[in-house]
Parts: sequence; structure tokens; C-alpha cells
Amino acid sequence: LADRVRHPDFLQRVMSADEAAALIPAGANVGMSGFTGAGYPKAVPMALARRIEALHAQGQPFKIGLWTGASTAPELDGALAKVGGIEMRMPYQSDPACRQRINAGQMQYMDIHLSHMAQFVWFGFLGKLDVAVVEVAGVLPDGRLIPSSSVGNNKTWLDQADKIILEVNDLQNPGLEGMHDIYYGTDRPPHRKPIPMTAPDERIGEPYLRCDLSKVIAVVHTSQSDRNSTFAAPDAVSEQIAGHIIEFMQQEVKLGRLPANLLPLQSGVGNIANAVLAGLNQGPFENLTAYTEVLQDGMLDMLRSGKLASASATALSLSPAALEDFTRNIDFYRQRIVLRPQEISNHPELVRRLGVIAMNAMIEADIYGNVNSTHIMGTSIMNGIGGSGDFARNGYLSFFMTPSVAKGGAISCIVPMASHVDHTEHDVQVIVTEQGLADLRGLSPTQRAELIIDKCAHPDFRPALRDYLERARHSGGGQHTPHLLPEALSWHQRFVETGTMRG
Ligand code: 0RQ
Repeated sequence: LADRVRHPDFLQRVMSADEAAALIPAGANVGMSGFTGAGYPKAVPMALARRIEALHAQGQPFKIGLWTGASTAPELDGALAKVGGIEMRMPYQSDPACRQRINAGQMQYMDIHLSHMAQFVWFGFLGKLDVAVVEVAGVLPDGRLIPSSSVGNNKTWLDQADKIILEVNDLQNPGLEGMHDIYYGTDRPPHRKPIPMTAPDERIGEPYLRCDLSKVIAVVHTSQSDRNSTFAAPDAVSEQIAGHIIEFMQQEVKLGRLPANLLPLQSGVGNIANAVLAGLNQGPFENLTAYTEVLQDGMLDMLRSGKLASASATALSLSPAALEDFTRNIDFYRQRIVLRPQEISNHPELVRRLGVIAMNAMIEADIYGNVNSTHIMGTSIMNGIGGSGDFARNGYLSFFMTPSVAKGGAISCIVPMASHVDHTEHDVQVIVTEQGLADLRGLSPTQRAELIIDKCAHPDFRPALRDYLERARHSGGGQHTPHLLPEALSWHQRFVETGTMRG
């Protein structure tokens, strides 16, 4: 471990994961590292879960408040949720065990914009942060920390927590050193200054995390890889969605509303996002840039092909094959990738200034362009809003994409009224399904409804949507956003009762 931990006082605090987990008190708010399955602590959460399980078996209550960057992995969210160890989880999760407990009402979850999390902690809105558990790639002789494969909220956790537990993971590539840019210029209102960044690849901070040694209560050695999920190869539906977006962008360039190399791209997680990136990699645009939160396989492909000149993010989220390439060519990638705190990667000021093109997947949209990114049938959480709101509200252009139907065609992803709204009609400029693309800019609600039904709805559901709109227009109710209130959510109710939205 001495080659990774080059400060003697940190070395003196080395202990086992079980010993470190024993230092976390019941009821503590714990800020853990981790963002989309990268850079999360692996040993301490598992040890804490074992401890909680043993205590629960003896009838002793023990839960923590668990704050992270975003989603983590089975060793963290999964292990702690399974033993009933989480009282309140924030800000984004995608773990099946967490989801199950949240939807069963056994665990609290506060789903907030990823850019809000750090500042809400500085403001004191969420209570005291007791312990930080942060994975790092190493410790410098002067006590600064080399971040690992994600930055997330680590700067804030290290700064705000009373006590710090570090996991030094020797499977994290030492070549990550120098890839990060940690900005320490943030302050609370009324003392805020403009963030001095005008290009997506600009470095404005330092490559290391600051750490107050007097707060470090444990250093744990781990040797375990990140989650590294594999992505499915793009399917026909994703490719069609990607095709519509690229055609639209070409048109915007022709009309002089986008530069030839577009504007910095933000791309959400998942297979559609990867298909869009694959499409762009084959597409006509050169010298692209990315200002996003997660770097998936698709962006590495684009960096390698030269289509993408640079990428800024807060986390890597790579398949095993992409990780291998990343490891082999880390010097190449270090010149082109900047990893930043999520309060910077998702900052509204920067997203607006840089003119980011936001592309995110959704669960459903209604005919007026309100978007649901998070809830199934209005009540059950899927994952969370993540960064989609940070980018959609503040970007130059905001795309939301989905296949037109889900669950083998039983569900229309275009509905009369969204069963939950994460992105309002005011923040949604373009809706895309495999059927087509609806450009909603400059349109009134009823104009939007006609376009969304025509361009995006599945042909099987189009007549029923047209019929709904038509009857709402003759219902005698308000005609700005016509609705039949008793019927507006009847499609969802029908699915809940019969397993299909089809009448
Ligand atoms: O369910 O797995 O049980 O079959 O929802 O749907 O089509 O696999 O799509 O994996 O791209 O996820 C919006 C959830 C899409 C994701 C969402 C069911 C469908 C399937 C998943 P099954 P797909 P994806 C940056 C940006 C919010 C956060 C965000 C997400 C499952 O993209 O979490 O944007 N976004 N972050 O069957 C009922 C519908 C449905 C439906 C799909 N209309 N009704 N179920 N499903 N449509 C990243 C971060 O912020 C970290």
C-alpha cells in the first residue's frame, strides 16, 4: 500500500474494512463516493452491511442516511438496502434492491437534481454530514488525494464531513492522476463569483482533492474493480431514434442555428444514448466536444476516432472491453478527458454558457410535451431525475427520447397526461421516438399536441390520442391545454387493471 499511500500519517491509519465500518455510528449521515457505478467504496459498505445485519438480528435498530454522487453498485446500494440499513437515500439510485424497498415504502428516497446536492449540503438544508467514505486512487506525500474513476460529490463530502474514511483501491489506474480538475472557487450566496470557464475542455481547478488529515479516521486497502456493466449493441429502434436526431442536427447546421461542429454534447446513460453516440461516430460532424456527466463507451469510441476532440464529465461508466482500452491508452485519454465535481459538470451557469445540447431518455411524455423520467404508472420510482433536469432546463437544446411503446407494445410512451412530471413543457424542446421527431420550439400546447401525436406516437395508439384531443377540444373546458380530466390518466389505470393500455 505504501506505493499508493505516500504520506506516513495516512499509513498509520490503515485498518480492515470491518474495523472502519465499526466507526460509523447509527443514525449518521454518510456521504459516499460513487457515480454511475464508478469510484464507489467497495469494502466498507459491505462491512457496514454485515454489521447492520448482525445488529438487526439482535433486535438493535441501525440505519444511516446515505448520500452519494449518483448510482453506485450492488456492493454499496444493494448491500445496504438488502439489510434494511438505509433510512434516507439521495440523490440518484438505480439499484434493484433499493428500488424495491423504496417502492414498498420501507426506505425514504429524496430524488433531487444532481447539481443541487453539494450546495444543499453547504447550505445546511439536509442536516449535518457525519462521515465521508471516499474511494481514491492514492494519497500524495503532501496528503492530497488522487481521485479515482468518478469525482461526484467527493470534494463536498471531504470538506463537510466531521470524519473521513478513505478506501485506497489499487485496481484504479495510477494513470488517472492528472485527469481530474477539482474547482475550489465555489462559495455560498451572496459571495458567489462567476465560474471562470468558457470552453468545455478548460481546466479551472487542481488535479487533486484536498483532505484534512485530522479528520481521517481510517484508511482501507481495496483491490476491486468498478461495476463495469456491458451495454447491449444498439437495436433497430435506438438506431432510428439516433437517425432522427442526427438528421435534425444537420438541418439546424444548414439553417445556421448550430455551428458545423455542433455545441458541447450531453448524453444520458443507457442504450439509446449509446446508439446516438454510435450514430454520431458514423455521422457527418467533426471536431465535436462533450460537456456531460457520464462518459460511456460511445464517447471513448468517438475520442478514438477523432470525431470527438474532448470530453468533460464527472464519471466514467465503461464496459469491461472499454475499460481495457481505456487502461491501455490512458495517456491518450488523459489529454482529452477532464473529470470534474458534479456541481461543475452539471452547473446551470456553465450548461447555459456553453450552450450544451442535452439528450436524455425518458419513460413517457404527454401530448403537450411534459416529460416523465422517473416514475412507472405515476407511483413507483424507476431510477431518479439524475442530471437530466440540470441539462434540459439550461441547455441550448433539449431532446427527450424513448421508444414509442414499452412492454411489448402494451404501453404507449406518448399519453394524454403524464402520470408524473419531471420536465415540464417549458423545458422540453424536442421529443424523439423511432417513429419520428417533434420540434416543439415556438408552438402552443395544442400545436405541440398535434405534432407529437403525428410524429412520435406509435400508429396503434395514434387514433386514440387524436380522439382524446378532439373530444377535449369540444368538452367546453379551457382551450389552452384541453383535457378530459376524468379520462386523462385512464390509460395508466387501464394498464394497472388489465396489463395493457389498449382499449
Ligand atoms: O423496464 O427493465 O423492467 O423492462 O422502463 O426502459 O427502455 O430499457 O430505457 O434503460 O434507457 O431507461 C428513463 C429509466 C430509461 C433512464 C430511463 C420501462 C422499460 C424498462 C427502462 P424493464 P428502457 P433505459 C444522465 C441523465 C432519468 C435520469 C437521466 C433514466 C425500463 O434513462 O433513469 O435522464 N433517466 N439521467 O420497459 C412503464 C413506460 C415505460 C416503461 C419504459 N412508459 N411505462 N414502463 N419503461 N417506458 C445520467 C444520470 O443522471 C446519472
